[in-house]
Amino acid sequence: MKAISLNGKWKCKSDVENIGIENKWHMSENYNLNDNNLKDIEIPKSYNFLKGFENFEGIFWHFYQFELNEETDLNANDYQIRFKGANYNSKIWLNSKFLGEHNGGFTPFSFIVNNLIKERNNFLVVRIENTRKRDQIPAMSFDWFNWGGIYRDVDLLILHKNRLNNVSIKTILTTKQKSRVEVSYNIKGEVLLKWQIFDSTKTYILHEGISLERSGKGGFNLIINNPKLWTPNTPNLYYLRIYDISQKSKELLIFNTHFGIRQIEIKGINLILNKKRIFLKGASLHEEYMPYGRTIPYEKRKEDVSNLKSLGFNAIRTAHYSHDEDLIDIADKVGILILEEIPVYWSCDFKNPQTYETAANMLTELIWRDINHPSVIWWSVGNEVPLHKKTCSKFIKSLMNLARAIDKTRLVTVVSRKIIPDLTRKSVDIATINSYFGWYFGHVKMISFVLDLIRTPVFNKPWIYTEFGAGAKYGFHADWNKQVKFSEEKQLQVLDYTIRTINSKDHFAGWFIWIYRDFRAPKRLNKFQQGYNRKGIVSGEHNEKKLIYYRFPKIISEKRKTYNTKILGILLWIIFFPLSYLLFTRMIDQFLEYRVKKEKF
Ligand code: GCB
Repeated sequence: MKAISLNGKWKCKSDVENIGIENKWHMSENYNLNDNNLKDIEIPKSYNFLKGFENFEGIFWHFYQFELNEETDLNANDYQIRFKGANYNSKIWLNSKFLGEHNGGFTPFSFIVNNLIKERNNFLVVRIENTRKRDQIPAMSFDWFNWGGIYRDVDLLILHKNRLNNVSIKTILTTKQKSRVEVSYNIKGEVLLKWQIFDSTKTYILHEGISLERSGKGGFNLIINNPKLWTPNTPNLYYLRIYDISQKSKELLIFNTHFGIRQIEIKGINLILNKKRIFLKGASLHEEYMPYGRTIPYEKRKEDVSNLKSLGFNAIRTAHYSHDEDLIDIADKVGILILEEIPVYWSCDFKNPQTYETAANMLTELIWRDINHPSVIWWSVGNEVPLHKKTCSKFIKSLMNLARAIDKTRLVTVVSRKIIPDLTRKSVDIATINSYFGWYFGHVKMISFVLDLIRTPVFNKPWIYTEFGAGAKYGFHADWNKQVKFSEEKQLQVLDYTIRTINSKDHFAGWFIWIYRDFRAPKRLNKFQQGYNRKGIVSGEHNEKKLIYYRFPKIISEKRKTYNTKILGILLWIIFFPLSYLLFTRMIDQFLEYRVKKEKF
């Protein structure tokens, strides 16, 4: 495979009245470089960086002229244009012909362009719309900035006609000293395959072989003795290369990737990595780093991961959608676990089959993108959706089944805000809870009891506290004892107390602070927020470290002495559950929801 970058100097213009399709802006004869509305844009970049469009949500057209500068060989190659991510609906034309469209801002998509690509004067047109719609994922309301446009790389891929799709490398630890490696793939065309596995030096061949299948589905298995396991502390990598040797004269490298030998499992209330209990100490992260927006340089992403590691964190939750694959690549190499999710968030049109199809497609695209990354340990199919409702829980359970059908080697779950009525908790591999005690409601000291209470109906699996936190405006200080909202002191108190409490609960297998960095949240407009969600431990504008940042290495594994109120929790559950599951608990939940809504923005 060869990749020719289509990043660089593009032109673009807005289409506020939605007249572009009618006026055939995709036709090369209608493209006029003297058009005053055309603007320069350096792709990948969101159009929200253009002057006058800082808060724009709507339609933007992008135009790119390029030369292939080499002869096309349609007998040997397929030509494919690939977008790594563009938000939200993309419609694409090449040389005035429609290629297709894609929904969703955070996963890659591509089109074969064999019959359209020319050696010279190619004209690529992309119409992108990020208007909010009820049937989209996410839908109308979400707590982040709706960056629009082409903010990830665009490439022209020249692929061998005979190649592999959906390559998956599973590693199973039969014992601590032995790993079975199962490789499977779909063959496109006809091949004769030779494969090689290299150790971390990339030069020493550990195993090699020839695969018998020449078309259709194929694969091979092998045993690696005394494997160097992948863990966040020892991110050991192996390399797989697969060649097509069917043409005697040359070997074609048709697949090349790194992978890690590691196994993630649940055993009772424990989360197990490579047969040892692991406790997740994590931070959520939005894909935003000013002044880059979502187009974050590799080195900056690496800096974030290294900072988190140096504070003692061992996991990142890529809230609330998949980030660029660069982050996952860094996580594999530097050593940090990744929890991935799709943006099925708050209120979506759960009854609509079209919405389900979009979500299912996103999940499939994400899993196949990241299936061979050792750092990724879970697929979450949504966040804070109304899991007490049947239509929603059905939607979520179907997505979880889909994830399991593609990948049986990772944990599958949904992130829940429901303290009590959640119709999916029995179906998740690992139970989750988001709750902001000490911030949106209640007192931080209620956490211990609530954590014991929620355990009663879900006592046989581990829990992760997936979100908690408090806002703080960098530089705003107040009296420790007064617990002043948005002060760095209050944030420190909430996080410190919560972390030490969760650390003391056996049924918890980890926690994730909300959030590493402040991020743009346009509806948050009070004098401390000023368009940002301020729950970061570093600021959004300049990465300034807040008080809590310095506290981290100390509290990250510290336990607070808590009373075990498990028995009280069980008793309360027995008394209340039969009487009031339908009425009372739902009322509490509605009330909490109402408060969250009221205080959120
Ligand atoms: C949540 C959401 C997250 C918000 C956060 C907050 O529960 O999952 O997207 O940004 O709360 O800060 O309110």
